Amino acid sequence: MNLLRPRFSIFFFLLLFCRFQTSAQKSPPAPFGATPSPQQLDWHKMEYYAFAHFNMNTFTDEEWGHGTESPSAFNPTQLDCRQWAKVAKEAGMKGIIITAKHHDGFCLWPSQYTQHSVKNSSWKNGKGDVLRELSDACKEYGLKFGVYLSPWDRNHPAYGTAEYNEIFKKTLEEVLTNYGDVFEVWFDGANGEGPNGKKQVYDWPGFIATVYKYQPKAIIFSDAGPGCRWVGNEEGIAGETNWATLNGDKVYPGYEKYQELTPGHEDGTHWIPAETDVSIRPGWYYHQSEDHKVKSLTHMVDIYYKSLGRGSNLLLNLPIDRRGLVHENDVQRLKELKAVIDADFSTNLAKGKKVTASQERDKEVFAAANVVDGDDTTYWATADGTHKGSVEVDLGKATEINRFVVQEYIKLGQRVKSFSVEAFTNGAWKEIAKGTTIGYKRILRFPTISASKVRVTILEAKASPLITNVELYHAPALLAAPEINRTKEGVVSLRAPDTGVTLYYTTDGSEPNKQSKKYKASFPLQTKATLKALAIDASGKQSPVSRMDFDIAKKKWKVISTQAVAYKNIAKLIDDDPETGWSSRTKDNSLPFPCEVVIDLGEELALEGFTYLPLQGRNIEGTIAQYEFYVSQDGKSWGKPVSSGEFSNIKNNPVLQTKHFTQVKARFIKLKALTEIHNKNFASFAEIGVLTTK
Ligand code: FUL
Repeated sequence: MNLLRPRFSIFFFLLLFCRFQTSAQKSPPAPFGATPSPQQLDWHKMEYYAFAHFNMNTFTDEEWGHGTESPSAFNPTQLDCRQWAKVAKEAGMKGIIITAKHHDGFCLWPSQYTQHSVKNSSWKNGKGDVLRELSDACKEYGLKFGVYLSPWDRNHPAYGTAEYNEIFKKTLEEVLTNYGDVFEVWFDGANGEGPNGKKQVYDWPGFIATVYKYQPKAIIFSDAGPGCRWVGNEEGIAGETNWATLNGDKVYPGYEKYQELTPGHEDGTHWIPAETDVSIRPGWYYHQSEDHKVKSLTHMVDIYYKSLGRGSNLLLNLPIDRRGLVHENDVQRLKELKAVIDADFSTNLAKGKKVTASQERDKEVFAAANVVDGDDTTYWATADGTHKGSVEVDLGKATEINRFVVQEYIKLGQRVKSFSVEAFTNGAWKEIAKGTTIGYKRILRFPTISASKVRVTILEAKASPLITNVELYHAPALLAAPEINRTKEGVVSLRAPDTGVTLYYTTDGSEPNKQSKKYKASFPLQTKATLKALAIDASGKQSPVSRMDFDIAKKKWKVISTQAVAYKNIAKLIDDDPETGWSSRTKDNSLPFPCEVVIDLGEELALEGFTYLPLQGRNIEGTIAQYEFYVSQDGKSWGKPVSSGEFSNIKNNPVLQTKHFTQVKARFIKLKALTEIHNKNFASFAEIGVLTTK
């Protein structure tokens, strides 16, 4: 008996241990680090929603108003918030955040705490309320409603005093109690001077408490949250490494080390995920001069993948125009983007497929199969202490894929630090993509590969990895029109919108197709020509055609104006790069005005016109209003101008200006700026070109 006793106890303990192990593995893992609130979890699922910049600046052509504008300037002619809501809904967005009050202090609702509001505008005789119209439209279209409010107020007489903090809280109360549920309150951290030259010491704890008092479920945005954080840039790009956690007690609105906001803080004490805000145009507000500057489809698709695809929400800004509508050009781009996203994620090839794992915490509750069940409440987990592991999706047969989606079960914290994705192809495993953090969602793009199995390996995690979802797609190649560029030397290059497409082009103006020249590398094209290009994917589908009308290349050109030649940047006005240019403005006003630019074309050419591209950007100065254009054989005698007059509407629409004149032979040209759009005494140029006779 005595001899048996120890054996029995060992057996007994082993049994106990196993039972303990089994039951421990059935219970969920303990939360790790900071975790999201239920509201934050819901917010993550919104993924994509609209920002609407619409306020006084819309009518004054500004980005930051001064607070001195007359309220009567606010006067949309056809305001239709239902159109905004319809556009957002059809774009796949889940809500709209409106600039209820920007830095100039103008309120889009009839606030009783300021005179600077719609109540004193001519719009609807002062009886209008944009927040009412938009919140109603959002309800009608099943969208969530959010508000942007700038504490910085360049109009309010009390700004800069303690009283203003109380006024701002009252302002918040109005907005948060009159329009139903508000899903997000967007606090701009900007803190400038008010009308009396003073800066405000903001009562952030008081502002935050006010929001929670009236909208306890709202997500509060600022550099420091507490609901969500700024991503640290306005380019639409979230961090490749993106922690949803932040040291919330150390960061504050207006945080100087804002670069830290992009990756977040790996061991951050609070759950404050990144939100990526970016505008569909260069400006946040509408400027007619940017109607031709809506970001390209290729750019928008890239933003989508680099924001939402990196676990951040995408807040895409639509500058509402002076009519009070989303402009047609922006609507068109949103539709195109939606079509691409729908096509890219149309069939989840991993759904319901057989999945195995290196280890399962418990094969019933935390099974590998949970990652393909389409249920975000189930997940695959490893045992406590196991921080590495892999899941393998058996696709059953060779399948073409180029997108990988993975999501952590963030309810219990963000854990994964790095992972890799491999495909089983031609009898061997091959790494096809890798990433660092996963968080709410990570989407990886890679060249199309045929795989029968796909394996995701968690290489490093801060605790046992919990994966709720894995998806695989075969996105069609992005069929956007190719980009065309030509250098000053006359070398043309085309840029494909995606891998997996072939570019074809013509240089005689005819429509390109599969029989046209295939683009392999940049090529010389120094003559006048119309270049048309398109992309064709493996299935034969074609992109829209891009077109560029070139005249003679500027290879032999030189700027020889005596008045300006000393300035090294002057060559930029003939470098064929629309983004660079030259201005005759100098610190000491040493250059005369009217301003002349003389160019030696390097050879005699038959000319029948010229082009002028003004500098591109906002608040550009030096754009020419009235001009004279001369030609010369010898650069000395010029005679009368061959063309003169004005560049009509150039202020509002600074696109390429083309002027024709009767054919003439010349080697030298001179563009003389007579007046500037703001009556300045200098002129600026992005490019000067000529139209030659064929
Ligand atoms: C910034 C503001 O200063 C801009 O005008 C714009 O509203 C942008 C979304 O936030 O901080």
